[in-house]
Amino acid sequence: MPFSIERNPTRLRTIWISDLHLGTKHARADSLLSFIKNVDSDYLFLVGDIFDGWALARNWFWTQSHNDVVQKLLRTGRKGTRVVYIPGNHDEFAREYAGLRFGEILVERDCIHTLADGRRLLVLHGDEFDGIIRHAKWLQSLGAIAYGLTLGLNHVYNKARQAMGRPYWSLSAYLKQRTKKALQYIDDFEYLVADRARQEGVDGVVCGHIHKAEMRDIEGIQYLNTGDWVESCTALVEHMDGTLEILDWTDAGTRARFDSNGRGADQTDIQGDGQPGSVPQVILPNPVNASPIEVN
Ligand SMILES: [Mn+2]
Repeated sequence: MPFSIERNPTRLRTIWISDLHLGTKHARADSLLSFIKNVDSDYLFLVGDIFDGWALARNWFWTQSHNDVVQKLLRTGRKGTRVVYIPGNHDEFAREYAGLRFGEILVERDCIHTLADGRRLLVLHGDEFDGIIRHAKWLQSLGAIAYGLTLGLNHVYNKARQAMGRPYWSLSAYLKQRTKKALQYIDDFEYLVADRARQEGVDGVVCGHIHKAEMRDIEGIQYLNTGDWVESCTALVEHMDGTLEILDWTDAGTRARFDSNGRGADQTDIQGDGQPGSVPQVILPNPVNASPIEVN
């Protein structure tokens, strides 16, 4: 839906972001910083794969901008935004802290968020469905493709094959054949996630994991995927009236909408102290819960 000028563009009720993959060189940390400095919300959900523990275990990639993102997220919590961190499979080390609070950040396996209009959304990362999807391993191929690992690979590979006297082999044809399976995976994933929400008796579900932002109805369940900050720069947001929207921060028009300070959305002050609006006082729930907790 088109943006309404009546809305305060910088103040959102809720922000969901996931799949930042901090700790890898693929993380779009600068764009992310620009985003979190220019938006403000009552609730912030970090929906998994915020850190990439797998990558950090292999080779350490951590820059000042990665640091800045973490500092800014911690500060967001201190300034009164209710921050909930739901670890994913890449940062599953944090799952053992579910139910605990670090500073002002609550860690949970999943939770339920109630929108301003009363609809209830289950929030989870989504990797728990990989085990029951046949083509789950092709997700990694999808990631590999997107990360540009196949750039030039076909050429190099076929040079090598040529040198060994082997015939030409088309990588693109191979990938095209596999893409059908990748699309089937996404379809299966979305259906299973929606089904989980149905079992939970809620109106919709917010997840991440497959790096594909989406907002659609699946047999009466609102399926919402935040996307990622690796291949794209997307966030799911809730406006003050409960309206949901996917923001694409690579879009100049989107950035301009949230640039309340007239400084250009990419040039806000590094300390992030210039944010408008007062901060609501929030009371965190008792974190000890077996089933998804209600965060509001
Ligand atoms: Mn994941």
